[in-house]
Amino acid sequence: MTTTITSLHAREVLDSRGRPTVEVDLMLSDATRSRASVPSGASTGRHEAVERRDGDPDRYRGRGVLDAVASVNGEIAAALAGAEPDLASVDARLIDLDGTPDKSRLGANAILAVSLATARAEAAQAGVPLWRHLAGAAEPVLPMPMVNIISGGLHAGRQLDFQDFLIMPVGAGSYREALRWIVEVYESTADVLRERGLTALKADEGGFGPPLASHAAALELLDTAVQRAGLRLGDDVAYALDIAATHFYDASTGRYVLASEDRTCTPDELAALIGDLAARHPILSVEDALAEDDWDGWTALTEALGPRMQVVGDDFFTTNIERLERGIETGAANAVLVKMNQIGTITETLAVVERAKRAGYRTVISARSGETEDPGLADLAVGTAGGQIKVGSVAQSERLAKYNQLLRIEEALGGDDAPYAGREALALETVA
Ligand code: 2PG
Ligand code: MG
Repeated sequence: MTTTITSLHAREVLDSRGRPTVEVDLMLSDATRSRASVPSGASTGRHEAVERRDGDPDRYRGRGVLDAVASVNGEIAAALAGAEPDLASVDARLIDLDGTPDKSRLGANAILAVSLATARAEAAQAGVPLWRHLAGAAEPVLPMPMVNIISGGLHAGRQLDFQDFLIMPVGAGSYREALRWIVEVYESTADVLRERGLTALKADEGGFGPPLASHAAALELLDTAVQRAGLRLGDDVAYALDIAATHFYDASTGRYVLASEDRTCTPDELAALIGDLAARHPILSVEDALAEDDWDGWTALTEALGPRMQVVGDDFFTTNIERLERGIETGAANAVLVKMNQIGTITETLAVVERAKRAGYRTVISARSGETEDPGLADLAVGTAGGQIKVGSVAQSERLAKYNQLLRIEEALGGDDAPYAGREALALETVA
């Protein structure tokens, strides 16, 4: 007898910032149950699918998601009752039912929660973990983590303009070794901050948000912390920056406002600043170095920096295959940040990863600054063999839910022998 979806129930729960988000429980006719909840960004791109919020100022400052919950419990549940838990057809049905290009009618938050719960139910029915199910016939591979240590921008009260200073443990031979190194650098960063009389209070993603004089000072602090942890700069640990430049771009003047450095700069000057920092520190990845719609600038930047480092589009691509396609055509960026809720279904997320890989673009599977305890991102990173994962710092349970899930998957894949992407994930030659 065919197994079908018998019930869908959504509820409003809270994310890691205490903001409402959508959680869905799904039940199949064979009594399989699955649950999924969705993340939420703060530095969002203009071209993301629409996260539906109630806008009722009397509840959660307008951030309630009762309307999105109601769309799951009403319209979506009715449309999917009796359907088979087949991810591709459920996602197609959801897209069709919504009927808008940006999922604004039902809400990308409502749709993604149902999509992820469906993927999980389908995996459970097949008797395999989600990561194995998503991998299909392909080989699952553990990702190299890209981890926030120092935060600025919208995640840390704009102490610095650049949003994230991240480390990549490029010299580690396994995921578990990579994770240990990261924790050791995180701890030594806290030591250095305290010694310098700076606060070790944490920002939204668990990274530190100290008051620093400049972006260069943040990197110098990291250099000290990495060496203090007994690791070699460049050989063991490299850096990634998430500039999140859209969020300090002034469209009226065409200039970037570096408030923390008390100056403004042109796109060329911003690129030169990044190039200069990369000449002095082992920076191998830069994300959203320019504003989200500066297509020509992105092509020029990729020509200039692309041979030396990964140039990642986050707000720039918004996990949208049409934008990625245009990037591939115009040589803009050479890597894509993949966030499920930027596009709103698992099927579309998988398609972006697949297209990126075919074009030789690297993929970084990423969390949002607002997360829940749902570990599904780890499964997605392994199942797609995405190569890299970005979850935030090694603090706070919503982040650890993913790092710990990767430890479990590593164990299931053979422990120290588990396939691990490591430094190879950054390989600069294309595979198209
Ligand atoms: C980013 C993400 C995660 P947010 O810019 O890459 O760090 O932030 O979820 O706020 O968009
Ligand atoms: Mg980003």
